[in-house]
Amino acid sequence: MSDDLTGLLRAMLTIRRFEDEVLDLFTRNLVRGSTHLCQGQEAVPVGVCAALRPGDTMTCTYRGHGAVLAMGAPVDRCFGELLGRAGGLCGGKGGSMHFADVSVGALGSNAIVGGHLPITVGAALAARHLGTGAVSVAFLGDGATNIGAFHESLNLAAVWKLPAVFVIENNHYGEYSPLEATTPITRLADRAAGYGMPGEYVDGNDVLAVRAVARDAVRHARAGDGPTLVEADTYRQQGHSRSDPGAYRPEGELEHWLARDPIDRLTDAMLTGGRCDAATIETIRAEVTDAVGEALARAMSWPPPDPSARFDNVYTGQEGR
Ligand SMILES: Cc1ncc(C[n+]2csc(CCOP(=O)(O)OP(=O)(O)O)c2C)c(N)n1
Ligand SMILES: [Mg+2]
Repeated sequence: MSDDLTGLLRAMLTIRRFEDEVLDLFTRNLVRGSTHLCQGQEAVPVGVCAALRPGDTMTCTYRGHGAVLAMGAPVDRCFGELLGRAGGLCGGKGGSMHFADVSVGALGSNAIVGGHLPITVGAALAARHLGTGAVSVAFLGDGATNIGAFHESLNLAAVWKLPAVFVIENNHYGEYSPLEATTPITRLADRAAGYGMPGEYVDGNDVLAVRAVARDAVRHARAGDGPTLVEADTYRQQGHSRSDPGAYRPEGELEHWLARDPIDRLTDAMLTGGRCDAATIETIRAEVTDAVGEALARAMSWPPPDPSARFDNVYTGQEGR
C-alpha cells in the first residue's frame, strides 16, 4: 500500500466504500450469515498497515474486512468471499468471519473473541525461529482485553521478546455493552504495564498519528526489543452486527463521532496543509467508488465453488478427496 497521504486516503475510502456495499449486499440478502462492519474505524488498520513491509503478518477480528484490505488483499476477491464465489479469498467457503489472504500476510479474521491472539504470537515466534525479520500484528477489540487469551498472549510475547504488535481498536463497546460496564479501567494501554511492555495510546481517528505510533512499535519489535500494546481510540459508526440498530447509544454520541470521521480528518489536514486541492480529493473519491463498484461487479460474475471442491483445504495434502 502506498504510504503517501493520497495512498492513505485511497485505502480508507476503499474500506468505507467496501463496507457500505457490504451493508447493502446483506440488506438485500445476497450474503448469508451476519457481518460486523468497521465504518469509522478505518484509520486504525490503514495507519498500522502503512507501517508494515512485505512479509509481515496480521491477524484480526470478525470486524476485520478493513484490516485484510489494508494488507493489500484484492477488493474483488474480498467481495467474492462474502458472496460465496469460487474466486473469493478462500474459494467462497469462509465468509466474513474467515477472511484470509496469506499471500499478503493476512492470516485470518476470527469469530472467537481473542482467538487470534495466540496465532499472532505463533507467527511472531515462527518469524524469530526462521530469522525472517517479520513483525506480527494483531488487531483486537476493547472487549477482547478481558479474555484469557489476551493475557496469555501478551505475557508470552513479552517474556520471549517476540516481534509482535497488539493493536486495540477501542470503539467503546463490546457488542451492546459500553466499555465501563465490562472493564474497570478506561485507559486500556495501561494493561501493558502488567506485561512489562510499552503501552501507547493514540487517537485512532487520526491516521497520521496511528501510523507514527505503529512505526515506532514496529521498529521496536523488528529490532528485537519485544512487543508493544497500542490502544487506538475510535468508534464504530454502525451497530455491532447486521441486526443491531445501536439503539443503546446515548443521544448525540454518534453525531459526536461522525464529526470526528477519520476520512474527513485526513482530507481536512490535506486541504489545510495545502497538500491537495478539493478537486483532487473529489477525483480520488470518484476513482475509488468506480474501482470498488467494478470489483463488486467482477465478483458477482464469478460462479459458486464447484461441489467437488467441498473438502479442499480441510486437511493439508488432502485436496480433492
Ligand atoms: C470467546 C467469545 N466470547 C463471546 C463471543 C460473543 N461476542 C462476539 S463479539 C463480542 C464483543 C467483542 O467486543 P470487542 O472485543 O470490543 O470488539 P468489537 O466488536 O467492538 O470490535 C462478543 C462478546 C465470542 N464471539 N467469542
Ligand atoms: Mg469494542
